[in-house]
Amino acid sequence: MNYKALHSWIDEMASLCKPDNIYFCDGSEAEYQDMLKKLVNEKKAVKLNPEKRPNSYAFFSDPSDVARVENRTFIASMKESDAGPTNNWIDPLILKPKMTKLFDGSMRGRTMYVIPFVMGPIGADIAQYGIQLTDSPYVVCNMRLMTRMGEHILDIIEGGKDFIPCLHSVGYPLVNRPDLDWPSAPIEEKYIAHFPEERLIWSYGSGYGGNALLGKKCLALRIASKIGQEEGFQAEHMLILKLTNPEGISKFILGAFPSACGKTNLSMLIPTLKGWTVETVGDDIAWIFKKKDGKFYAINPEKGFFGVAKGTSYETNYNAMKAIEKNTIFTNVALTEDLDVYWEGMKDAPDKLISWKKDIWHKGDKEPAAHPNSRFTVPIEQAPNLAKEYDDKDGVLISAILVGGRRANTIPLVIEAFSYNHGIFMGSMMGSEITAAAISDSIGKVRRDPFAMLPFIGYHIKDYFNHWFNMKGQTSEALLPKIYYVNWFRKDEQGNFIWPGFGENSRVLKWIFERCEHKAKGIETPIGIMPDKQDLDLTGLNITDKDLDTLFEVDKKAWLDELLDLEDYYKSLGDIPKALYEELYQERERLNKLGE
Ligand code: GTP
Ligand code: SPV
Ligand code: MN
Repeated sequence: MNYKALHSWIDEMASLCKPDNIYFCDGSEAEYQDMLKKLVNEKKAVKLNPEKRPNSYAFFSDPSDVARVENRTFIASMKESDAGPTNNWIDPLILKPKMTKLFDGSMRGRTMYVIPFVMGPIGADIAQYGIQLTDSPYVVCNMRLMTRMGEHILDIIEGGKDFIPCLHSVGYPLVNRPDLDWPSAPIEEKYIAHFPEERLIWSYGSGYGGNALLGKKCLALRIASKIGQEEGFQAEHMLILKLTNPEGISKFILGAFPSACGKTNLSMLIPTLKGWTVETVGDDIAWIFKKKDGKFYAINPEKGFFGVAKGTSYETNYNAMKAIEKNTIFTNVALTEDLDVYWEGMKDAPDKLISWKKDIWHKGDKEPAAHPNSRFTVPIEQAPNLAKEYDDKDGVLISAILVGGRRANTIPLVIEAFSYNHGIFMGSMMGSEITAAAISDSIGKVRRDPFAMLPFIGYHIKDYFNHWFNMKGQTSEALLPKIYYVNWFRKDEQGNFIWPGFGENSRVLKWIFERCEHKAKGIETPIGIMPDKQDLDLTGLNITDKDLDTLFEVDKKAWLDELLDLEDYYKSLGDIPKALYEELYQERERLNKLGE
C-alpha cells in the first residue's frame, strides 16, 4: 500500500472497528508520558518506585494472554501449499469474513491509535515501513520502545513509501460493560493472521508481545521472510553481536536460537576472558543481505529489546540489568513491597511480594512470583554495550552464524560445519526443548525448530530451505560466513547444566573468532570440526575432565538415531532441497565409519 491508499485504508478500518476516536501518534516523549500517566490513573499500569526504577512501569496481563499463541497464528496464503506443512493455513476467503465480523465494532468505547513505524534503520535498502492501527495504548508504548516510530515516519510514508498495513484489536469492545485491566478475547477468538500476497497483518484478541506488537514477529519475521524470499534477503530469528579481540579486531556474529534459548544473553555477554569484548547490534531478529562484494551483511530491524525477565540477574546478564534500571516497561513480573520488580533468578526472593497475578506471594510458595515468560521492554540505546553500528543502514559484515537450542544430550558444546551447505544442514536439524515463550502444553519436550524459525516462516518450509541455498548461490566458501552448531544446555544425570554458560560462552566465541582467522586448531569428527580440549581457552575455568569429555562426546548411536528421526522429519516436510538429504547421507556415512 502507498500514500494514496493510506487514508482511505485508515477510514475503512475505522468504520469497521468503530472506535470513539482516532489518534495519530507523533512518537514524542510527551505523548508517551501522557499515555502512561493515563494508564496508571486507570489502574492498568503500576508506576514503579522512581527512586528504585525511574520512569518505569509494570503491566499485568490476563492469565490467559501471557505469550505467543502458535495454534492461533495463521498464514492465510491463497493456496494451502504456499503455507506448507509447518504453518496453520486458513483460506483467506474464509478468514477475512470471519475476522471482519470480529473487528466489526471491536474498538467501541476505545481510541484507535495510528502508529507509523519502520523496521530497520531509515535509509536501509530493505527497511520495511508499516502502519499499525491498534486499540491498545500498552501496544503504542511498547512499539515506541521497540521500533523507530512517529511523525517522521508518517512523513516518509506520505511521501510515497510503500507500507505494510497492520490492524490490531484486543477484541474487547466496551459496550454496556466496564473495561478490564488487561482486555483480551477468549483463546478461540484470537487470530494472529498474515496475508502474505497482500502483505497484510490482522491480529485480533491478544494484547501480548509477538501477538500484538506487530512490527516484531508478524512483520519483521513472517511477512519479511516472504518478502525476502521474493526480493533476495533473509529475515531470521537471530541476534547480532560484535566480538572484539584484545588486539582490537572486530567480527560480527549472528546466532539463531529459539525463543527463550539465550539470544538476548549472548548479545549482551560480558566475556570472562580478559581483553575480549562483546557489543550488541541486535538481540532477536536479523535481516541478512548480500552486497556487490559477494559477502553477507546484516541489519537489526528493531530498536529495542523485548527480553525475558526470568533468570536475568547482575551475575548472568549485567548489561541487561543495567539497561533496565530506568525507562523500562515490565510485563508479568512480580513487585516488591516498595514497588520495585522481582523475578525468579534475579536474586534471593524477599519474604513477601505481589505476584504477576496480583496476589500476595510468600517466600516458599509453590507458584513462581513472576510468570516464566515475564518480559522487559527497553530502548536499545540503554544497552551499556551497544555497538555503534546498530543504526548503520549499510549493515555489518557477517563472519559467523551460530545455530543451536536447548538440548540436554547428544549435541556437543560447539561444532563447526565443514561447509556452508553442511551449516544449512545443521540449521535444518536444530531441535530444542519448548519454552514458556509460546503457550503450549508440551513445554520441555524437544521439537525440531529449523534455524529457530519454525513459528516464524511465512511460507512453505521447503522454499525457506531453498532460499538459504539460493542466497548462497555461487559464492565461494571463503566469502561466506562460517556456521557453528552450539549447545549451552547439556545436562548431567542429575539434571544440572554441565557448561556454566553466560559470560563463559566467550570461550567458545574466542575459538570461533580464531577459526575465522584460520588461527585456532580443530579436529575433524564425523559431525563437524570441534576444538580439542587444549584448543579451547579454559584459563581460570573450574570444569572437570569428565564434564569436558561429555561436552565434546560424539555418541555414535545417539547421532545415528538423531539422523533417522531427522530423515522422517524431512519426509514430513515434502519436497525439500536434495542438498539437505545429501548432507544427511554423508553425515550418516561418516558416522557409520566411526570406531570401525
Ligand atoms: P526470546 O526473547 O524469547 O527470543 O529469547 P532469547 O533467545 O533472547 O533468550 P534469553 O537470552 O532471554 O534467555 C532465556 C533464558 O535462558 C533466560 O532465563 C536465561 O537466563 C537463560 N540462558 C541464557 N543463556 C544461557 C546460558 O548460556 N546458559 C544457561 N544455563 N542459561 C542461559
Ligand atoms: C519470542 O518468543 O521469540 C520472542 C517474544 O522474542 S515475542 O515477541 O512475544 O514473540
Ligand atoms: Mn525471539
